[in-house]
Amino acid sequence: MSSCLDKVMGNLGLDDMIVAVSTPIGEGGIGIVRLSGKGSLKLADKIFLSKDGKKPSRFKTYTVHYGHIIDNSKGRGVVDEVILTVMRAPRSYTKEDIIEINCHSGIAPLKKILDLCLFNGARLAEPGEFTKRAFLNGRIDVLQAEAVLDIIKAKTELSLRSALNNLEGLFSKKIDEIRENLIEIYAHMEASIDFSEEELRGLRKDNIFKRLNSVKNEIEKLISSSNHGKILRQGIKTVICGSPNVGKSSLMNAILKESRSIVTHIPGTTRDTIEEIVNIKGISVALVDTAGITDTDHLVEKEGIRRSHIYLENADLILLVLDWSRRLNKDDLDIIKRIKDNRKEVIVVINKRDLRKALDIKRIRRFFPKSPFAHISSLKMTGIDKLENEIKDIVWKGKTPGPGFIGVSNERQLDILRRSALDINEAIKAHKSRLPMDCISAYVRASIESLGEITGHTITEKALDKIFSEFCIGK
Ligand SMILES: Nc1nc2c(ncn2[C@@H]2O[C@H](COP(=O)(O)OP(=O)(O)OP(=O)(O)O)[C@@H](O)[C@H]2O)c(=O)[nH]1
Ligand SMILES: [Mg+2]
Repeated sequence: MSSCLDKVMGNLGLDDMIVAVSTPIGEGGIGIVRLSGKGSLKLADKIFLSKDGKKPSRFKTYTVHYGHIIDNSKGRGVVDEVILTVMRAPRSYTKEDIIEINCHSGIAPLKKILDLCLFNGARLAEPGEFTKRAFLNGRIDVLQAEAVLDIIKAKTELSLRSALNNLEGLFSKKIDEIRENLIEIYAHMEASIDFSEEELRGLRKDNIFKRLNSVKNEIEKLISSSNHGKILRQGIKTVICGSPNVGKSSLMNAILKESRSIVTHIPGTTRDTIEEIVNIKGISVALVDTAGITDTDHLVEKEGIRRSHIYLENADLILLVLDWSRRLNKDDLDIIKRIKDNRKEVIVVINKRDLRKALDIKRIRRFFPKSPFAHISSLKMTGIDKLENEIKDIVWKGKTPGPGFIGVSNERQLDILRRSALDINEAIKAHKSRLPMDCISAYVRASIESLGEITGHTITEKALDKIFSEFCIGK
């Protein structure tokens, strides 16, 4: 199977030097300018004056040096006091010579040092280009490159752990195993085309299809892990909804443990949606407090309610808040009707449990026979931990991923796995229909090629560009 990688590499010049500011631009303790590629050390010689007078091109790898960045064009003017680190090829992030300059993090010093590097022959790195070079130079595969992005974006310990597993190559190993298994199966199939039945006593046809079935199961297992992967990576959108004054904003504040939303006894207090990211039992949750949904002619309230509806449409999980201390009214019933059949996950939150009961719980259960109910008092802060456990259970569907979780973390990987499984399925179907072996093996070959795209064995330049365009400059 020919690799597209050589072609991709041929198109991408790796001979030039790239530079970028690798830390967020703004005022801070330390900012880092990073240089990679042939000539980085020589470039550093021109702009760095070390305290001991030595030149960076003579520094040992993984050594750190104190000195100044000098602008030679302006009579050796000092630009900043810095610490410079040298990492020589091939043991560096990109497998190329890397220079990292730790300077003071302000817009002026960072920009001046960047300009000096550009003036002395480096070019500005594209988003993710350092990581792209790590891939093109063979240090990591595409899955590991994507894991770098997942680490940067991880918001909970669990999502960080799973991204680290992918960076260590555990997911790549799994994909490689499946792919190698398929290549072997393919080879057997091809052999059975060229040789007679007798010569192929060892290669029983049924055996081949047993193996194909087991590969298909493995891929399907990975596909079913994608939901967990997506949640780990992107978190979930959770919308708190209900009629006015049931305590939605109070619940938002109780979960956030801070007074974020305005709470008053006046119905219609929340006019706009308020969104916060919160870590609930290891899950990154984008929690949205919405305007109470009711029939109103008030222009501002109306707009708030329109937004509540949009958020409801896009929610992964809905927390429907009802008031224990009063009977269901028309507003409650309208909302219940709206969400009970829309196939979204719902937790029914019965708030104000510190007050006297007036709510008909049995009637509500009939509307939501499968949804969990959480009884809370946002005012007294009771039942919140139980509600958070309900959120955790509903999100993971009772199967919380452990620290060893490996699996699909984005749509690209999922799409490829689906394609691959589909081709294997077609191969099995073709076998059952007694189609000739070369027809069947063509499906297996397509599946192998698809799997190669996941790790980057076979990948187009366009696909690579898309992956790395999501990165920030300097990574
Ligand atoms: N007794 C009691 N009162 C509560 C509880 N939760 C909220 N309240 C009160 O109910 C009133 C409304 O609370 P909010 O949190 O503003 O209600 P909301 O659903 O956000 O209201 P809108 O934004 O107007 O739709 C306030 O006076 C709260 O103090 C509770 O658990 N027990
Ligand atoms: Mg409110």
